[in-house]
Amino acid sequence: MDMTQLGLDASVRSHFDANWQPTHRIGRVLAVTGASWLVGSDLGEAQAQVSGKLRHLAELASSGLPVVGDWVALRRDTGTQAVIDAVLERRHTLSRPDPERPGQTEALVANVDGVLIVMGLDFDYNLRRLERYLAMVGTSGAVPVVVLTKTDLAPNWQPLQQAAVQLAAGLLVHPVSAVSGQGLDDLVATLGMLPTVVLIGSSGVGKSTLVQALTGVDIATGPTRAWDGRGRHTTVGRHLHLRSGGGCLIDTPGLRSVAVPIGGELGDLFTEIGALSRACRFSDCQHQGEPGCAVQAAIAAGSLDRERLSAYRKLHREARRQDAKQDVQLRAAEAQRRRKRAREIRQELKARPPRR
Ligand SMILES: Nc1nc2c(ncn2[C@@H]2O[C@H](COP(=O)(O)OP(=O)(O)OP(=O)(O)O)[C@@H](O)[C@H]2O)c(=O)[nH]1
Ligand SMILES: [Mg+2]
Ligand SMILES: [Zn+2]
Repeated sequence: MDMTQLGLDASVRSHFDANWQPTHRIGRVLAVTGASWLVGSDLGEAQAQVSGKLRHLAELASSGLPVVGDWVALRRDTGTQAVIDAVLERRHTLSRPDPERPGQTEALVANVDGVLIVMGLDFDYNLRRLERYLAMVGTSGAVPVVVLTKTDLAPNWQPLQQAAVQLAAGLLVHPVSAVSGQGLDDLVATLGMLPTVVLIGSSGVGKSTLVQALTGVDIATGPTRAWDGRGRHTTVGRHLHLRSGGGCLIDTPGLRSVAVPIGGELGDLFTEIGALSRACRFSDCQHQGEPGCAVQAAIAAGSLDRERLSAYRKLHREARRQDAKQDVQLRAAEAQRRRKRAREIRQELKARPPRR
């Protein structure tokens, strides 16, 4: 595989060369199935295992095992099999609260320059959910791009696009149709500036169809697709594909819930509420009926949507709750480490011969 096509840039390459040459080869994780990692390197695609040492490290650190999009150091790469010895430092990781380890984050995909938030115009369009997605992407450092699919089924999509554009300063919103081809050229132009993007969104909105349109490869049947029982193919794993014009697209299964990760930064979201708050009489105004509240005044005047304010409150509360969970978790882990160390010291002292 051409590593430049796989998204390898000069900075990752030189970091790799300085630390891993000549014993290892650089690879990128294309898919993860069970205990096997599909990696791409200049020898081709190989099924890789994680070395025991890396597995051990992954258990200690919250960064975990390699995820799709990761750059990895491969040992004994034969072009069909390899061993992953290390995960190179990640840039722009899309993550969510880890469902198995409360207070910790789980990386979904790594090294993504952009996140396509895909929403269907037919049944799926929902501004409040879009805000949640934007908050989720906000922490990653990647550029969010909203893709409204199925314009062929929703002829009056223009006001919906306008409403989405309003959600965050400078937000890119692309209406497209995989059926009529509408908007695809504009989307491709945006992708030209984002070497690796991941597509996220509910099931059935057309993520895989879009990936298919942009890669020219039929991905309707494959190991990462399954029938969902309603006569549809549905994606079951994350998979990195090469775009025909260069660049990488990571297809993902539909997300059932959108959670704001730890330390969630709402960034460019809700800037209009931030601006209004600065005009409130009290600097700690909660906008809940205090005198001189500019936010409530804007709602009364009809220039701010009441639902927008409650969405803002809800997301802030969530981001803070995640922070609090993390604190509790860290303190507990710290206390456990101290107790363990104390036990070790006691045992060591006991084992020593008595001093004369
Ligand atoms: N009319 C119309 N149908 C579309 C369009 N894009 C996708 N579809 C249809 O929507 C259905 C779901 O598309 P998928 O691409 O499988 O959706 P997905 O987002 O990958 O779904 P999951 O893999 O379950 O997350 C399929 O029947 C597609 O043919 C579009 O632009 N217009
Ligand atoms: Mg899919
Ligand atoms: Zn206020």
